[in-house]
Amino acid sequence: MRRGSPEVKCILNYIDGRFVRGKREFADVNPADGTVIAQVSEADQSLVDDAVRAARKALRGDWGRLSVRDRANLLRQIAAGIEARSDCFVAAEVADTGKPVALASRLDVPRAAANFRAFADLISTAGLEAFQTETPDGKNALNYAVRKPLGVVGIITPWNLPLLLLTWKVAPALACGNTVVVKPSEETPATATLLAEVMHEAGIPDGVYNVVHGFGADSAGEFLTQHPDVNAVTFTGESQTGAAIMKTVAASVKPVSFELGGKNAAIVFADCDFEDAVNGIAEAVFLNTGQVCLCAERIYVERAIFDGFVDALKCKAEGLRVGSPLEKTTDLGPLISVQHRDKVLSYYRLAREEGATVVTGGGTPEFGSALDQGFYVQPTIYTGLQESSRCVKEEIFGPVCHVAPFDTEEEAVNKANDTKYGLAASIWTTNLKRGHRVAQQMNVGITWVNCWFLRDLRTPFGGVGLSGIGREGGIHSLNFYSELNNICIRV
Ligand code: NAD
Ligand code: 6OH
Repeated sequence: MRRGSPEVKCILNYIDGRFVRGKREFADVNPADGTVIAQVSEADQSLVDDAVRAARKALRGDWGRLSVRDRANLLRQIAAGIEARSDCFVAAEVADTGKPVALASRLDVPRAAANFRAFADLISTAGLEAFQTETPDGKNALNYAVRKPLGVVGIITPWNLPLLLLTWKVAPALACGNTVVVKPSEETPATATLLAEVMHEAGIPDGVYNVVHGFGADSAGEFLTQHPDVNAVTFTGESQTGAAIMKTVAASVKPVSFELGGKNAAIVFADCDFEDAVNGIAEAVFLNTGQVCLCAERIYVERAIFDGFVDALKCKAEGLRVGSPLEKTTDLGPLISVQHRDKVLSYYRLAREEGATVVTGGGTPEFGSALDQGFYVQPTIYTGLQESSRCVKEEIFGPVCHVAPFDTEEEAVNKANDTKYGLAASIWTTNLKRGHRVAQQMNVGITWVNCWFLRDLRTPFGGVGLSGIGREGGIHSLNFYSELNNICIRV
């Protein structure tokens, strides 16, 4: 790790409307060249306590008395505030993650604003069920439910789409009238902190949005999840971390929503639109350097087009521009950290040991510049692995896939479903009936047909098995982030 500029700034915690320094600091590293871009102030137990106390207090203040219409208007102000500072958010996200500036400008930052607008609209229009009930004495009762906030929500997020995934949870939590304490990934603390400034400018009362920085176990993450005054925990990250958090929250029986890892499959039938499928799969494998939970790492291709498909995908992979995230034409930036690169490279080695044929990649690129200090790997394609091999079973979370042939639809479905994960799948075919039939057999939370990562924020989003618990998105988010009180009136 190299030091960057001598005036490295410090990213602070945000508690009760004030930026607060903790006792210890850790480094925020730019993955593109290994420089330290900031020091981050770590929240200890007492700062996490302060944040939760501030969030609890804010529930009893002006925020708790706001009408739904006023809350929705504030969310729209936040969206506008993000857009007004779009360049700052893009710059911060690019420096923290190493993702290409074009991607952050097209995906991460606009989606953050869209998240707030979507939940402002939804909370303004969402209804709840009502039932007219016949009573035993032949009269009537009316049942209806009202929505109340859960209280203080703890939000823990990963580093791959930091602002997008944070706002995906903060927006519905605030829409439902909760207050939040967020713990962004230690790798990507900047945009959650910048969002605090937007919250303040938008007029969000102090204590409604709090940010604590730090790590997981024995640090801010664990302090937050085990806090007795946190009413619910929503988490996106690795399945193993989800399991650890579940143990921690079990003691106080908090509701949890978990969006976890995946080992997603794509099935490409011979009747697909070939060019469309190659482009779609290349995006599904390599977007964000393969660091999207929805990325496809297992590609099953019908035998009749297998060889041609592998050649075409190889051509796409070799045409990707791997380089500086700041170049507008860069397709692929680095991985998030040196540790994550070690993990991905260990799978590149393992694939060879397990008998893979390396179609392309399998190593690290050389630039002959400062980028050689960055955490880059080559886009990589394997064939020839056994379905039982670790590289086909375990989430790698890099720009890599294994492509295998299949002969029948049933075989493709069985192979795609043969995983402990179950987040997303994509199916590529021009046969509409087959598209529906196969999609409905996928044991996942999200299936795309002839597309990938095409999002409508009203739809249920989540996974089965090791990929998570619960669904967020649209009304599903509102239902997680609120308590329903059913009222039965004898009339
Ligand atoms: P991670 O689980 O290592 O960390 C995520 C967050 O949890 C971080 O903020 C971390 O500090 C915190 N944390 C770690 N241990 C903790 C503990 N014991 N208690 C409380 N907090 C703790 O995940 P990551 O490496 O940052 O992200 C990559 C993973 O996230 C991949 O597995 C990916 O598939 C998954 N992911 C899933 C989705 C989804 O929607 N399903 C979306 C994005 C990423
Ligand atoms: C995982 O890396 C991507 C998750 C995407 C979303 O949660 C979303 O709402 O698009």
